[in-house]
Amino acid sequence: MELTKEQFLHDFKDILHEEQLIKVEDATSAELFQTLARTIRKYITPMWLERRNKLVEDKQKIAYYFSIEFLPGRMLETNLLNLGILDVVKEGFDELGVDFTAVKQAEYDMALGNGGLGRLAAAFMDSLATTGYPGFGNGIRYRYGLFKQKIVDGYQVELPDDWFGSLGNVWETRKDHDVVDVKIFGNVYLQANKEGRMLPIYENSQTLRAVPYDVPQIGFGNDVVNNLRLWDVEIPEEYELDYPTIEARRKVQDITAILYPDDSSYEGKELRLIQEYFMTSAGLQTIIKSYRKQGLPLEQVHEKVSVHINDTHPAVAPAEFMRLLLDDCGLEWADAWNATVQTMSYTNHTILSEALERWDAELFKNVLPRVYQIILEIDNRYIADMAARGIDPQVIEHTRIVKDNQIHMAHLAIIGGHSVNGVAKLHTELLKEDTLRDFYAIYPEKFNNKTNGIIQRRWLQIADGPLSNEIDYLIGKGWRTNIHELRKLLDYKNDQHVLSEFYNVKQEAKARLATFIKESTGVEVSTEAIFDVQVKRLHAYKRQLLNLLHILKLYWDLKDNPDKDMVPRVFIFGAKAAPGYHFAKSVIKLINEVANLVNNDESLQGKLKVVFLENYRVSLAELIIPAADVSEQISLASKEASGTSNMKFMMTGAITLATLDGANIEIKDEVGDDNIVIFGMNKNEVYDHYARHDYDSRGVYEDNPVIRRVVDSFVNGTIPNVRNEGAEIYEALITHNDEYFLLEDFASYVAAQEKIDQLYRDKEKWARMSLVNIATSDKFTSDDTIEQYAKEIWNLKKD
Ligand code: 26Q
Repeated sequence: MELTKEQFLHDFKDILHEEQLIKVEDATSAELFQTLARTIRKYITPMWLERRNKLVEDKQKIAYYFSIEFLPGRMLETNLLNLGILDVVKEGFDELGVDFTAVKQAEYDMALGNGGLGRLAAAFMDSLATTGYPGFGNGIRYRYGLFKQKIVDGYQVELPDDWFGSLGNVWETRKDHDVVDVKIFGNVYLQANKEGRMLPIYENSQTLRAVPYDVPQIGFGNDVVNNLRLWDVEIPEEYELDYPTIEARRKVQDITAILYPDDSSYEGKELRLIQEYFMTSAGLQTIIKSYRKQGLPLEQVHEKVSVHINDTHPAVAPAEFMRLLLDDCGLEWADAWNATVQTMSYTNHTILSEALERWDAELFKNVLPRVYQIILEIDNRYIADMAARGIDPQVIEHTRIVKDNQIHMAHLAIIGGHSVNGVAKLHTELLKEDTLRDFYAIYPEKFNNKTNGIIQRRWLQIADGPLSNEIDYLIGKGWRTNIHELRKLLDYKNDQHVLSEFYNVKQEAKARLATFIKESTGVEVSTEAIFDVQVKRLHAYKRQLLNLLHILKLYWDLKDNPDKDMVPRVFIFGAKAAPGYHFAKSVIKLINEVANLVNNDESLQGKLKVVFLENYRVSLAELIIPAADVSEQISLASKEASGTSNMKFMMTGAITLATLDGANIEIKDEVGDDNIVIFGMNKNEVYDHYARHDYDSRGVYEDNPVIRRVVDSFVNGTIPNVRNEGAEIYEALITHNDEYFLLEDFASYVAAQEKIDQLYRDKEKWARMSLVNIATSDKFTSDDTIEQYAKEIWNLKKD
């Protein structure tokens, strides 16, 4: 949009004076943030309305992205950038004498997600608007987002994430005229109506009201505003008598109160099932309502609507869609099923079996009696169809939806949809040949890959201003709209002056982070050191512990020989552990105590520092990632579906230290073997161990004195101020045979780290590697990922 500084200042002051009744000089950063956000809302509203009207008029096909998590982080700066008014606003603030940075930092992160999956959903919302496709999000308006993490005496403590603060969410708009009702519990039986059609009669069910709150999703430079719809729950006035106690009312509010903080292991909690159904049903009802207004035949709903199932959390969608088409719209089974399968598509984000959702059949039936009946029918018809196709009965038994008294949500999503995708090449291959191989044999045409991506605008333009300016200076500003122009940087890869500028820009980012580290932890770090970063959720398969083993190895090296020739290192961690994940919490404690050990030992001469930054979140990532020299992507090969922080680090010039896992493989393909450091077993070697059952971690430990010394440090008093945590780690590694092969990969990890040390000594060479990483990171823009979803799965058109 077009906006002059004068107009902006006029609008801004108007709101400040008339609505907030304050003067600029007196306003706090939080008040200025509120005012600025409201000013922007005024700009957005007409575009938002126009977009809606146009979509209704043109009857375009719309994709609805259903996700139980959306993790956008802060939105102010992205919104300004995408509207094309970031510079004007900054200039205006300069004139007012207001510090833009302080104002943007007053915004609370919107953290309605755990990690990768939720962040990807938010990135896709931005890319859908940016590419101009009609794509809308559906999620939950959690009262509390992902917990706030404090570190107390080295332990993780969780606090509620009260993200509304006292002022609420400025970006949202409540849409009272779009409320729908959702029924749960009770009994259902079928009764014939006058025409002899069997219809469900509900008894004793509970009716919830789903109230939508819409959050605008602004496209970059195109004035497109899409919609992210977050559902909240309320008690319908008409049903007030059903909720006579405060207790009963509170139970309803609980449905949208919290985001489940566990992203790794699945627990069959009734409330979680209700959350999933609540948002799925509310979203699908709305879709059918608005489709019906178009007066088109319901049998063809898939020509106007795509429903995307982000992991299995909304995987009840095919069954709920069938319920709506059969019971509410009166379609015949065959027509309803055809439309459902063609409407639905599903992304799988994990191959860890402990994370796959399965619901106990009794629990499911109790909460969703009618949906349960429909699932039984889908299951029966599936069995009959497959038998008729001559599929091996054992394979049918493996792949059916209801077995061992459990409902397998992934199976429902695959059978009830036309597309199944993994999130990186290796991940999709693993789905085909291992996790979902029976389904792949049955429906090869449904399987496809969509490698994840990231929003280059947030991670490069916003998070790394100095690097962006340097790129502008070298190749012009074209890359800001067409990221593929970044490749032009390759022309400078042998230009010494340019390489030294890249080095300086990285040092600047490191200095910003060093200041923050000093302020937040008191630890002094030198920007001459290698900043070696691992930030992500804490999980055994991601192997933060392998990183810690290497740190202990360096510690012993330095104790033996304080003059060891090494480039100083700062190891930086950020990670939240699921509150009930005992092992992960022990690892956090140990990282913190190893930090205490090494940071306070003067004999190490500052060569080794360890920093754990608490409360890792999107806004902190924006500070940390541009400052990384080394990006640790060290999951056990085959376990990390894709990873997306790996792409962000690459884009801001860190060198990836990685296993051949997830998207690391595709990063390596882009940058070439010389511009990445790879170590460890590959997926085949890991799978060979599984097949042969021949891994013996105790043997590795006994044969390798370095490993012995490092592992023994956990139990011999080396690490101060720990209770049982050291012994737990020792047991996991030695007694429980080291499930993620840390000890097997240790030697090659150490060698890779030594290679990093050597490479960093040649500043020019390092800067060249860094430049190649930045220049080829265009590969991972989520704008392109969304283009692929839109064309290959959703069949969408732009205006
Ligand atoms: C399931 C049931 C009950 C409660 C919670 C959950 C749950 C919640 C979140 C299960 C999994 C998640 C999140 C998974 C996730 O973030 N996976 C990551 O997805 C990224 C985007 O595709 C990938 O890059 C990562 O590799 C993958 O780990």
